[in-house]
Amino acid sequence: MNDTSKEKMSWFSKLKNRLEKSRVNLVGIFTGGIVDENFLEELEFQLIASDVGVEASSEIIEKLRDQIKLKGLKTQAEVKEALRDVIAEILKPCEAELKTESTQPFVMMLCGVNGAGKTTSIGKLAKHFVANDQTVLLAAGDTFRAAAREQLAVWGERNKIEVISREGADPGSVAFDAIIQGKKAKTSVVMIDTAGRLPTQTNLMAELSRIRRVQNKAMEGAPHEVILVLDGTNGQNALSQVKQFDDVAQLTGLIITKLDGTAKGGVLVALAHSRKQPLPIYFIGVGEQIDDLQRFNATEFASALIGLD
Ligand SMILES: Nc1nc2c(ncn2[C@@H]2O[C@H](COP(=O)(O)OP(=O)(O)OP(=O)(O)O)[C@@H](O)[C@H]2O)c(=O)[nH]1
Ligand SMILES: [Mg+2]
Repeated sequence: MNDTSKEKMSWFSKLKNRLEKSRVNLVGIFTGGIVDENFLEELEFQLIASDVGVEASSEIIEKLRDQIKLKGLKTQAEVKEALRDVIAEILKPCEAELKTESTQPFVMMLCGVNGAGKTTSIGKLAKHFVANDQTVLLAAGDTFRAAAREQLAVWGERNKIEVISREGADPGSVAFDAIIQGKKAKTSVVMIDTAGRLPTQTNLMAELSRIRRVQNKAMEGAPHEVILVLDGTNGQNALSQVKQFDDVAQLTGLIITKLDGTAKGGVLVALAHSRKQPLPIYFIGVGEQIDDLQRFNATEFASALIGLD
């Protein structure tokens, strides 16, 4: 998240290396042969196989066809660059900076299914904010699991920041107290962790809605961001998760984790394509370490996805 070009390169190559699954599919078909109908069909197939989704893949191929005609592209190398541009154009509306300076405290709630990477992302984000001279307070909204509270406490210690945590308490009241304390202490950012829940767990989804609402009672306008954390290895399932979490919690943005290992990465294209006004993807997770969270950049991601520098 540091802007020096050296660091940028190192995370870019990290992402590129780690998006191996898609690259095997998408890179493998650029063998240097001719660009014909068979090639485009195979490319469409590989896009779908990389979690891009049927509709987005079809649109990408159509746009690519237009580019091939318009610019008289002949070689696979030329087509590959055009493909990068077409994918980047779809991803571009998701590129956005998470700005926390508009109000104090800036309140963020993170939600998602079990094990998506919420708590880890909060720890990584905390480091990012602290590095930018912001003060941070964490709220352990996952109040019932001792391990969950402890996990957040560890991230708090690592970042030397306070964590509000109360065993077995109502998660809404923990969020409420954290915001009140954040107001008193003039904290820059309050991050509220929540317990993992599946969209099929109606009660837990309703609880999320309540946790969101109670924050507005502690501070008008809070939460300022409601971020869904999505596991990148879950593929197309991400699309329905967005819809279902949005219905109860009115999402404002996304973090996609685990874009290393077995994630195919194409799901970001599917997400960007799925709504007229796609949700911002603020960050992507590319590993388990504290520095493995990076700003999302459409062109760089498109390049990494198809193996271009
Ligand atoms: N490889 C990889 N692992 C990650 C990433 N983000 C999180 N993880 C791992 O995913 C696992 C679950 O992460 P958590 O942060 O505990 O997930 P959670 O959403 O808080 O889980 P619950 O609170 O149980 O719902 C941990 O082992 C993390 O280290 C990532 O970007 N890449
Ligand atoms: Mg957690």
